[in-house]
Amino acid sequence: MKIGIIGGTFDPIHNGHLYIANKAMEEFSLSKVIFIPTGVSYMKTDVSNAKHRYEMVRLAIKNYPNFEISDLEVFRGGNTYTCETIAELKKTYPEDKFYFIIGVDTLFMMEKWKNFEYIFQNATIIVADREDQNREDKKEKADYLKKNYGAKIKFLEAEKYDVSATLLRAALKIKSPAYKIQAECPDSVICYAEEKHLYDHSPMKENEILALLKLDLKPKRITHTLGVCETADELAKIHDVDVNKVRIAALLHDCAKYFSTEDKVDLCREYGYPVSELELKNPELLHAHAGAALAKAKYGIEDPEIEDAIYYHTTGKPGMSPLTLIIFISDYIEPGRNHSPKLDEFRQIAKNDLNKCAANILEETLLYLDSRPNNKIKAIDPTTKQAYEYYKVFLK
Ligand code: DGI
Ligand code: FE
Ligand code: FE
Repeated sequence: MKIGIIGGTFDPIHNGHLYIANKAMEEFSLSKVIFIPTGVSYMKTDVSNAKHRYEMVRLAIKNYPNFEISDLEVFRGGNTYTCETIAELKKTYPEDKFYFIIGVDTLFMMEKWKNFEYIFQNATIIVADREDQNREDKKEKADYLKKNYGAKIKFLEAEKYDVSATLLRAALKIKSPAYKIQAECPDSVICYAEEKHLYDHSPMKENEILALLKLDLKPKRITHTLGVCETADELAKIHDVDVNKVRIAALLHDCAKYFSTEDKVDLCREYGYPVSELELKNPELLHAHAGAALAKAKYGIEDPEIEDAIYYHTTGKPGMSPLTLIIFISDYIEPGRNHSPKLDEFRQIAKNDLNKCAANILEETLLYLDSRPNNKIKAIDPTTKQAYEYYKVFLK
């Protein structure tokens, strides 16, 4: 028999895994594929309990006659090593051939695995080649492993079927049917995850926030957001501010940027934020307040300091906290910005004196707003003005 083996954290298992297993089975005439959820992973922290991941795989493959599940790794104490798993499987299937299904990334990591030569000697490697992982050097790497260790490596074109477990987890955390998780994950798995509250109580991680943001923001806005994150991170370290909080605030500061005016107003009202006439006439201003609301509503942010930083990132305000100052400043000076000849000077000032930097930014913003056509002059938000009045003493 030719037996496929697919290992993984499966947190959760999704249609991408099932698709790859099926495709490998067809392409290489495998008799069956064994799914092996990892136990304690030494590579990843913070994964769901092995018992639940095992159960989700079991549910997902229930209707596939050629798919099996193995608890070899789940219930093995300590770290999970593939070489040991294969040695175990050889005892059960002494006459059979193994096909170990991996992703492109894993191909580049295998040389660091325990007893990897043993794996190469005892299994053919099937590399599921995903569109988004088009690493130029993969064929070279495969040739190198073949030559040096006698590895048998085959590529499996897995087309564009690309499910992101990160995005799935994030979508499950916000319970958002809008993200078509049904199309990417078997119903039984979604039901199980919801029933056991596997994802809804854990705070969202940076990569999960980013995965969700990419659905709402244009690529240029994502680049800007990452620039703000990088700058804010650097300033937080210099000025001794909580880096994690700063990064979350930076990631989310423009999260509502492309919402319609109506949706922004709704979000503000829902969270009791006042909406002024001036904001209704200049709905662009609303994205900061709506963003603060969305951070709570969708991303589960409960920290009032992060909320404050997002809320005031466009106008600033008198007496900003260091966190709010850093987001306000980073938004203006991140590396992708080039709207003012003074930016390099501001970038230097930010490292030494946040108050002085904010003063300069506010001064320039007011000048810029003032230079807009006449009918827009009135649009200066009173908070921007108050912030300037407060910070202008730092200009000296
Ligand atoms: O969202 P970003 O583009 O990253 O940056 P932002 O949130 O600082 O928004 C920038 C825009 O906000 C910019 O076009 C100037 C405008 N702005 C800042 N303060 C005021 C303002 N617009 C009005 N109408 N009134 C203000 O007081
Ligand atoms: Fe903004
Ligand atoms: Fe911004």
